[in-house]
Amino acid sequence: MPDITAADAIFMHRALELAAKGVALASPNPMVGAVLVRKGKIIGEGFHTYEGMRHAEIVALEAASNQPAEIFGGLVAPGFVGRAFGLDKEDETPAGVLTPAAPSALPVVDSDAARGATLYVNLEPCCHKGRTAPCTNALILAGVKRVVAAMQDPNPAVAGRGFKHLRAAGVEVVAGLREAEARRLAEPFAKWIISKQPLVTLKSALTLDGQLVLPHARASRSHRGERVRRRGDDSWISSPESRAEVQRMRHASDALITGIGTVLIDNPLLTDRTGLPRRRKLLRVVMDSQLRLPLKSQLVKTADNDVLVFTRASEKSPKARALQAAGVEVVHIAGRRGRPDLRAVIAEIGRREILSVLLEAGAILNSAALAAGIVDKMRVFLAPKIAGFQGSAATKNGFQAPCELHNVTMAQFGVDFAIEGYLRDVYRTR
Ligand code: AOF
Ligand code: ZN
Repeated sequence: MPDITAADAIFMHRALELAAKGVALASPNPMVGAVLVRKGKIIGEGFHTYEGMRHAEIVALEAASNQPAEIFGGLVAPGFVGRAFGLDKEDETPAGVLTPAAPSALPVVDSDAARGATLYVNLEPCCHKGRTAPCTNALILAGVKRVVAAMQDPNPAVAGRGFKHLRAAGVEVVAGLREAEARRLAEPFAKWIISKQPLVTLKSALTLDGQLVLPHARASRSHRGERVRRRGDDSWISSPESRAEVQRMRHASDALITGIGTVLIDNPLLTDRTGLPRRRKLLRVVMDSQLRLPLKSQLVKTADNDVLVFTRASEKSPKARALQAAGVEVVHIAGRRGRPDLRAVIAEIGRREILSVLLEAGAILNSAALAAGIVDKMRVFLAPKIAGFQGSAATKNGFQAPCELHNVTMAQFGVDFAIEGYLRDVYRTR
């Protein structure tokens, strides 16, 4: 990598830090952070949120000029435009760069603020018009001299063209600084923008003897005849630190999938309880072939356009209607060898602009998901406990083909170790 300085690494670190502030706020767009530096000092920075519309680069340009740039017709205000291109009149503006707007209605933007500056950004600046205008245009017009980006945009509409556009305009471009971290941050977006399907992470917690449930937490009978798991503190397999991490994983996900078996046994809420802001509610998805989801379950009682049930039963059956009346969405899904077609489920979730799914299920659904090839990565929390009985392992039957995970990493949460690895390269899936 040419001409990388220690300062570059520090400012890219900051850009990545900013990008991460977009967790649960940027989806279905990528998390992007941007830092503008002139003469060694940060003159503007920002990150993207979907509601905020503006891309991170524009937020940073605005911050540098201390004024919000109007986005007219999705384009940056002429305050940047005229002077940067040496254009005096609006009609000299290159086609597609600027939507003319009444100049008097526009704020005066100090377009010199970023002249000669370096931009640090974790994703290649876009060069296409989506909800907003190309960031490359805004950067060129603002006189940014150098762009240091961590990675190319996996969006096929950009995919290297942003860099090309900048270089063609004489901007020095350095790509690939802290690329591994950037790619990890962007992987839900990459999977979805390439395949229109969400990134699926299987999460599980296991004892050292490979069990999912502790004996004293095993099923007992509730007054309604349903099996419930007692939830005393000691019935948890994983440490409080692991459970906090699972909450962070939920916060970073757009949806969560579980099976009806888990719902009947645990009666879980399956919510994001981090208390942190999120743009869309965590979509709670239940795989329930026979529509057994109890109307009195916590899931149904708390449903608020955020519970989705995939079933082989009819969407018009009395039970379906009762669930719908309680605010649950019921979607009929075709079967495959007697089981719901999980590929169809994932495709349907992808159509809803869900970038990431956390699979928090029991052995049967986990195995079916692995067998169906819908799992992209796994994260298994290993707790230093022995269940001491033969119960259910994390996966069982139906998944005969052995496979190996790639890019395996490990992290400690309290006394537990979480092992994470990939089943496929999410940047190459179709
Ligand atoms: C950037 N910076 O902060 C983001 C980018 O519809 P739009 O205009 O919001 O464009 C969305 C696309 O732009 C998205 O798919 C990705 O390729 C890029 N997102 N790009 O340079 C940002 N959020
Ligand atoms: Zn952009």
